[in-house]
Amino acid sequence: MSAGAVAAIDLGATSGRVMIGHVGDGLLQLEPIARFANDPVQAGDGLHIDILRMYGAALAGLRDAFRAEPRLASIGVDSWAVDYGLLRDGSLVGNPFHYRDPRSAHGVASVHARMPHAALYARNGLQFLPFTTLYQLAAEPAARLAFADTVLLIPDLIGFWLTGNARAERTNASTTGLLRAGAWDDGLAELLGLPQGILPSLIAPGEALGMLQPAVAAAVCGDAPVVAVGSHDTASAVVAVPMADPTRAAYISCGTWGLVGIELDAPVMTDAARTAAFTNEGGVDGRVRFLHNVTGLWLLSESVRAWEAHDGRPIDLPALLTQAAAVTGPTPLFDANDQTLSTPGDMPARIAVLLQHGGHPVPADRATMVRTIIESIAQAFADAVHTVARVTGRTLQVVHIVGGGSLNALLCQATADRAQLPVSAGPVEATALGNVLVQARTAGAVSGSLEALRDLVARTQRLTLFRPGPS
Ligand code: LFR
Repeated sequence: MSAGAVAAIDLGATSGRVMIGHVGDGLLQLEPIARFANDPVQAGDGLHIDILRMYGAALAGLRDAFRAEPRLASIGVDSWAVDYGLLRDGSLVGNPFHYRDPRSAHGVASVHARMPHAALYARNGLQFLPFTTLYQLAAEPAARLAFADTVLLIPDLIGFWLTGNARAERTNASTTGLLRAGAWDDGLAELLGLPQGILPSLIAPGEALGMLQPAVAAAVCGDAPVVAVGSHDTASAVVAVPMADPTRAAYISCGTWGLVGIELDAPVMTDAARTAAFTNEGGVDGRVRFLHNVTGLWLLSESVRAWEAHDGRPIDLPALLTQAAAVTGPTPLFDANDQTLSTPGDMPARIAVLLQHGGHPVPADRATMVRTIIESIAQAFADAVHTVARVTGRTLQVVHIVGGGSLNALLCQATADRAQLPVSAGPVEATALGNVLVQARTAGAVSGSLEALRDLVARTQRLTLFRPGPS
């Protein structure tokens, strides 16, 4: 089997990247090509994604990728979940919203008036999150929705612009709330008043979406097929979790969010799973990502943003984390999952309110506040790990932390201590690795099950072990 090179477009909450993945026997390497900001824009009617700016930057990155590697075998796109563009006759109907825009609250009320969450859970198996696509769609003005003929989630929208083909990739489609047992839930779509035919046909990771449109190929000075990957970033990240035995391992895909869960062969849609707020999202190769969304490093990044705005200059986060690690004495905790923390704004002030409500002192300095944030996230992680073990009856022996959070030693150690389980940290680029691995398998550069792909990750990527200390 010969080594191959593929390109990953990976759009994250704070930045997007284009990377080349070199994959083969014993080879798994990422070559960063381009990095660009993902800055949501507050404009008139709400908080929006700057989708055209990101698409333009992704195209420029692809051009650089073809310059570095003219024989790319394929291109794959992933991003965060739930957000979408509405189209009519191939053109966007308005600029896509950002899921942190509060408008979806109206959608929640209107959907639950027609079907309460427990009934929805029995169909789609999703944890209640107010920004799930179906609530966002229900918050759309009726006329705009009626005018649209297609809805495309963000990676599908990028794929459509690249190839001209409008499809819905399965893992990300599972985050819309409109998928039932692997097919679009037409009954629910009708109940919610979605125009008929607005949901595109599904495509599975590994299937070809199509070749670049001629104008795109000319713009990027290269040509290659676009291949569907786990286009939900978390689905791609889970592909690259180096679990030796998925029946005994939990994972935390930790970036802006901390997605804490396990991999299953079939969904668990019991009352216990629903009340524990566990979700059944679609994984690559038909696996199920049984997980809970914990508000992750968003709490830290949003605090840093507030402090930088206050000071009028950048904060040295690594230095602040070192100071936070040196803080001694008991740390007050707050509920990292509290809904009041999910929207943009003054995070330290909102955390202070939660601490005061809990009868705790408010940290007097930033280092102590950072320590409180990290320990509170770690506690929420540990709680979710114990809950998933309880709900599924599994005995877990290790927790894998992948993504940006795997570089945060304070968080990894605190999670190990609070969960009383060893934490294996890494790879940091799990999402991009999962993206390239699925493409490489389609291209024939690697073969086998997810286990074989994970074994390649374990053999090639840097992993750090954190042993649990006193809790
Ligand atoms: C992580 C993620 C989560 C999803 C949230 C919103 O980047 O994709 O899985 O719940 O973002 O889309």
